Amino acid sequence: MSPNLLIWLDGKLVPESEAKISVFDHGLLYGDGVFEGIRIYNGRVFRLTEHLHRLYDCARAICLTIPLSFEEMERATVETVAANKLRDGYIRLVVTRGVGSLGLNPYQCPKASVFVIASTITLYPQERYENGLHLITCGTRRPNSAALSPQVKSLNYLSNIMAKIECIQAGCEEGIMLNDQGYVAECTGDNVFIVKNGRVITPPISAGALDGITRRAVIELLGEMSVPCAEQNMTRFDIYTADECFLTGTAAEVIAAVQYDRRPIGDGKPGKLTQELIKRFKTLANSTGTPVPYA
Ligand code: PXG
Repeated sequence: MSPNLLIWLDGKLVPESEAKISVFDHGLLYGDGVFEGIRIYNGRVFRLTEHLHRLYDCARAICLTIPLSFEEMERATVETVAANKLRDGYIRLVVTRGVGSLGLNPYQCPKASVFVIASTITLYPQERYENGLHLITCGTRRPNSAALSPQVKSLNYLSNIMAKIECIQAGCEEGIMLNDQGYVAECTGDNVFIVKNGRVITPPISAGALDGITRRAVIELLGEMSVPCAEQNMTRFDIYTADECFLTGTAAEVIAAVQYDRRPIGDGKPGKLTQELIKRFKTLANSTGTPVPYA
């Protein structure tokens, strides 16, 4: 992380040493809030409008009023990137319930807090982008949508973190999270796809997958390539017997998975279609997006 970043906090750009949140913020006390992770490629913010729509929808789903209009949020985001002179990087947008009294009641919090961090992120070592990731099946399941919709990108990521701990303890980088019916939902911070007999399959959103922005971009790319892609319930069997497997996410981008529960996927190397998608995604990411108004 580069030092001395400028952070956008509740309407002002402040040095990171001054970017502080109250211990009475319900985002911290209860995980009450929502967030987005967005990439900057080649001086442009990738799919900013889509990310902001998801942020506002998630806020709405938890009855959280974002104290900025969509356009103000858009401006705050690109201004933060410009202020930090980042041409490639990663933006973390956070809306917390704000400061309130102790006790769950969110109506005791008069105003939501908003902050924007523009920095860099490296999720996996370069070697993994070339050779692929190893996955396990996590024992921790994706939360049931009757408890909290898995569509809400909330500040409550503990089940994903518990699943990530399982992966790391097993010597893997990522893992498959199943839903309460035992179908594949997604990974701890990425969506999952398999390739079988020239067809691509990914779990439907209704299986508990996040409606990933990178997932959408890859589905569009497959359409352009005339490769059939179905959103279909998947089991572990489907991954064990797949020809190829890859993951998508803002931080991860598009990356091959070559081993699952210690078994090789396909021939244990990144597949042809996966490699073509990685190439096409790079081209797309580096040639589209909201331009940043650098000084
Ligand atoms: N599933 C989950 C549970 C996620 O949190 C994705 C899928 C991929 O969605 P996008 O829209 O990014 O294609 C995510 C997003 C991190 C990190 O720090 C994780 C995400 C995004 C940014 C950073 O590990 N996950």
